[in-house]
Amino acid sequence: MEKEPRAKAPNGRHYLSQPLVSTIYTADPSAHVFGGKIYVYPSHDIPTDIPDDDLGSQYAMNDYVVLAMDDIGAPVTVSPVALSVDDVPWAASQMWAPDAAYKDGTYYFYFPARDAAGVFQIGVATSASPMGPFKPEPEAIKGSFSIDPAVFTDEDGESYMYFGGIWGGQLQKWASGSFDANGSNTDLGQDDQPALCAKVAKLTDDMKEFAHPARDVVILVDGKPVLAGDHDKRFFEASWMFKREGKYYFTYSTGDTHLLAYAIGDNPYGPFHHQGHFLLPPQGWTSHHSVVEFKGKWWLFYHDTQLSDKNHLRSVKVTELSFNGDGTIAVLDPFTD
Ligand code: FUB
Repeated sequence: MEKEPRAKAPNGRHYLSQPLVSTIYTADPSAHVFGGKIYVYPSHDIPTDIPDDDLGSQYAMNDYVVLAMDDIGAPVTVSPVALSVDDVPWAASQMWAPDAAYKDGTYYFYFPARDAAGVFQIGVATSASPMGPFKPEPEAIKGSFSIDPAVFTDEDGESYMYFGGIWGGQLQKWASGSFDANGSNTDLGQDDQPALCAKVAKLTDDMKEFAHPARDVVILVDGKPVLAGDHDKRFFEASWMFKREGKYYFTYSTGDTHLLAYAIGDNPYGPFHHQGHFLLPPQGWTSHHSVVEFKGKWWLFYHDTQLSDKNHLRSVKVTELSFNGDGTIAVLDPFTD
């Protein structure tokens, strides 16, 4: 049998991997292994006529589905709607990158959305099934703000939420500690200042609240906080945390430079020492991901715009991630020749 020709990207190169699902658009994949299977909690991208802008107005999603697979490369099951904006009393629009966690027989689904005033907060919803449907709490998590929750459960059973995103994610509008509706829409023009930090908060035992006010996730470059002007290294959005050989890897997107970068620390709060990047820019403006260990290998779930060539219509992909002897991550190119 003849092999299908490999899909060519607009840059004339070939894609490293293919979309997991092509019947719908999915993005921002948060992958977890629950009960020996892989579950991916993505954003559910939808077509819109809203033009692209710096605030990400074109990402106008209003519900979530869950993807499940028995193995990498196995058929992917797509759940029915797992949570809709219509089910969440406090949420009005823009259901962006979610995550999930499991504790004591319950699956917890964490999601950002804008409230009626246009301010992003983070909510939690629960289910007895990893596929949902999830029942939301009536209020957003107290003390939460901005976007992109990622929940990491350490070996001692404590869970931590990493979150935040600048520009459309509004983190810069919280710089004073409360929301400044007239604050800047970007982090530009402050190049010699320390960059805005992602946030981290331990979760309470019931997984539904912050155990303390959110703290800064400090990223150090040569021992000093990364500067706002260092666009290849500073945090933009898409936090993820994983632990390997006793070290804590804080991974994130650099946004306007389209890299996935990482920094390593000795505990969940950091500080984290910047190491470099591990995924070069994929097709499309955003880059967002998760890293998960499954059957003795490490996997990078990421997204690109292969199927649409539109920034807001993305597709989730997976590829193997490998580590160098010193614990650094081997750099991946989302294209091959
Ligand atoms: O999907 C909407 C937003 O785009 C996410 O929340 C960001 O991380 C970026 O991927």
